[in-house]
Amino acid sequence: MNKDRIEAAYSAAKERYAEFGVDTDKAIKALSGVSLSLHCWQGDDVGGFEKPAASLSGGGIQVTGNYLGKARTVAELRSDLEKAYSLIPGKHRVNLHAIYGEFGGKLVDRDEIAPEHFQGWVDWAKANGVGMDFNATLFSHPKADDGFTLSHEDKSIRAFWIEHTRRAREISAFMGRETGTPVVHNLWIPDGCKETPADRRAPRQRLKNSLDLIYADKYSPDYLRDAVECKLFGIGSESYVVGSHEFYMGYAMKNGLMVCMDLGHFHPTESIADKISSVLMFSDEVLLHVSRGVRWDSDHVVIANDDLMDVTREVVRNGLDKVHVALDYFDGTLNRVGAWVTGSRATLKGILAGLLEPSAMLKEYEDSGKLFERLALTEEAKAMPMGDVWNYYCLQAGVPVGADWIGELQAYEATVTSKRV
Ligand code: RNT
Ligand code: ZN
Repeated sequence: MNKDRIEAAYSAAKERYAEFGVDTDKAIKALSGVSLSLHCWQGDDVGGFEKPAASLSGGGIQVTGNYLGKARTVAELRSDLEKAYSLIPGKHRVNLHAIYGEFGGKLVDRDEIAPEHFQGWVDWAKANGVGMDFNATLFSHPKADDGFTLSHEDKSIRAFWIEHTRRAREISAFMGRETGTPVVHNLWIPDGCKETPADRRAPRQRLKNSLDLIYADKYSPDYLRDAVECKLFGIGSESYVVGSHEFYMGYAMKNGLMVCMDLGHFHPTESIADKISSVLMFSDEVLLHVSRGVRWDSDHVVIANDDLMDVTREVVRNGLDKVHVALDYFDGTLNRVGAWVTGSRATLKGILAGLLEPSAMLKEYEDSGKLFERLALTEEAKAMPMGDVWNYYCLQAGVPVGADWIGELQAYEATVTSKRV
């Protein structure tokens, strides 16, 4: 795209937004400070590096597709991430799962992982100026095969997963100390039942006891922030999920943790946009897993649909500094780096839409009971030239403008990912 035309379009857009009391330069500045947490697991279909050619199993989640070129090694995954970062405006983080360590060709079981297995990632993150986030991995493992982990009735299995999660938090704190930015450790477990259980309480009691042991280890919030992720249902846990919304909401509020809300983890018509201001009433921060469920928690690539826009608008209204925005989806049917970039750019566009909202005017209408005016302005705002502001931001940030990045990824596919056979 032509630079002069982008700049000219931007100055016209700037004037139009100014009529609504919106400062586009300020919006761009705020957007440039937003750091998304990019989920490493989109790069290899949640396989990880515990074993060669590992693949996602159990856990109530599923990846479909076998498009060519998935990352098979740490080096390939890093190269793909670097490509993705180069096509997304701004500075973004990396979100790792515990199965993505560098285990030196040995089988290191989950209760043996240690900071040393993530030293390579820390070095890479530092070299690239990238912040880190982390997740214990309580799936794709024989000890999770029957669908229970931290709430398992077998004490030794619980002990195994408690040890794993304690180590995952220790590794997180190590990463936070090394990189100088706090790591968000998120805990999601698959525990639940396909059929209606006779006892819903006992597994929840056991999960609570396990969590008490895990979070008894204290770390500085400068290094580590803890989140717990609820879910309504999964594949094989359609009738009961131990870690439900109420369970984790209660646990988090009582124990000073933050909740993680995933866009795919509630009833399909339930919006998490409405939940953000409620949760932040009782918590200083919240973690979002930006995903896209299609009929179920299918983890489709994020696009700028109404669900996303509603959420990002609330993120802006509630304060960008209070919401950690992480991506969570996995699609193996198309170019995986393209999936990262599409979802990241869509999320940033959603945040930009929130920043460009004529919020002062809307609030004024609302406060004075001018309800038709509020509705009409909301509608007119949808036809404002946000794309011109977005393009200008991309230009300034030194990343491809508009659809230009598609060609760059085609070239990367031709020279790099398609050669992975
Ligand atoms: C699963 C949760 C969880 C995972 C990742 C891989 O339903 O959303 O966040 O997607 O941890
Ligand atoms: Zn999630």
